[in-house]
Amino acid sequence: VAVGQYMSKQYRKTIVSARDVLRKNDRGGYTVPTDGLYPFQWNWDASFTALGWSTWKPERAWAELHMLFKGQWDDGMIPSIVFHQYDDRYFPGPDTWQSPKVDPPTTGITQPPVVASCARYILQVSQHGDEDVHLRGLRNAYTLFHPILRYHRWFYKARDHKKMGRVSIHHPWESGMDNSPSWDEALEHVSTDNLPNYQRKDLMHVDADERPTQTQYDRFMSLVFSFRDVNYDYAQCAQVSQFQVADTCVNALLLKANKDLAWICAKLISHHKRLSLSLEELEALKSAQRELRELIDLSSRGMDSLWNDELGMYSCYDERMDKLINVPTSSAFLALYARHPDRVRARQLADKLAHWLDQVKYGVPSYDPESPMFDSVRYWRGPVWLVVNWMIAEGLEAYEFFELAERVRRDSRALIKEAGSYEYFDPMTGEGCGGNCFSWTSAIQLFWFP
Ligand code: 9YW
Repeated sequence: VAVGQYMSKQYRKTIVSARDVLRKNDRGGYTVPTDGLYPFQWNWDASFTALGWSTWKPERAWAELHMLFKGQWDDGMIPSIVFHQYDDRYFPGPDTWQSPKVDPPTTGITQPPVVASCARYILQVSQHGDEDVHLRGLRNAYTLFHPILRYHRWFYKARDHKKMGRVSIHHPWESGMDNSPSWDEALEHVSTDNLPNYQRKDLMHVDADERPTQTQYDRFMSLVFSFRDVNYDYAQCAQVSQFQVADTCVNALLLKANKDLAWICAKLISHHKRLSLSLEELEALKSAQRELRELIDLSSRGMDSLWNDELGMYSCYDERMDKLINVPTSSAFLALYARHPDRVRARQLADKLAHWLDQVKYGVPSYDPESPMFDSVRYWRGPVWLVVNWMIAEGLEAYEFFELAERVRRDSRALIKEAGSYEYFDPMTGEGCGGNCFSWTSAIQLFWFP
């Protein structure tokens, strides 16, 4: 597909180079986040990356999601990484995880569930294309529908320990925000006493200043080994995990994902004739629609319990200590993306965000820039991440905070234009950090700035 003839030459160039990033990271049906540093398929990266592909190759977008589901476990979980091909440049790889899923091998933990939402956006875009593309979109969405629902059910079955609609993560990696300051205190309770020797590989690719510290990494690995010891059985993991935190990001994204899956479900029901669904298949969709409504209510209650009055925003919750974690991170704003808060809380969040933006050159910083521990280059302890920006801006628009949404969009565009397609960015200088030619950054660029 040719890049739009009405675009400026300069703009055409940026679109072409964003497409090139995805092409370069394409490994035949799935996309690696970046060559070298992350040589496999990651769960939430794949979902965002599919959005990028959908802007000019809808079939390739759906293929990305189908490849991700090759990693689905019998219990419904979609793991954080699917190791489609062996590559020894990353640690911990399949030999370390030794998870029961072997073909293809995967990790034994999950990541934020955005796949339903991305599938919804891809299907939504295809409604405006030609009939064929839309019908193929519906077929793809139908193939994925029940596996996605099984994934969502897994969260409530395996992770809603208190049965209150608030699901927990058992490892910081499951939040996708590995070294967020939200985990500092909870991680202190993770023992490293029996930690076997291991060798990190991330520092071969990027600067140590930008990465999680050794102490954090030791705790990350201790958790992995504790799950491996019980063969990743979800019931036993709930017993042995020394880290159990309800993450704002995961809970907000799960709520939004349930809403988006319900949207997909309604489309499938309305097009059941075109899809030639049997009566039984149609009934299964109708019953799923009812179930999704319940899950939406359940997760909405869970989100309510994450409101932190002291901070005036949502925050994470330490399930083992039974208390809210008083750490202000940008994941609080994802509640807007989930369309969850009422007008009063939405306004409080918007005011907070506006204040944060006043402290930095480019938003949205991942951590309160006025905190003494704010670190503008260290991964999830300050830097800007474009996928998060996109979700926040989406949420701001839904609540009619158009000026703020525009500011986030303008900053995001400027970051890519000035620094390039980096993994993340320094909010103070705009400098690109981490890996370059990064899939999810280019994908969001393609999807967000057409
Ligand atoms: C890791 C791939 C992943 C992202 C995570 C990010 C980082 C490192 O890179 O994780 O070893 O998994 O924190 O959100 O999915 O881009």
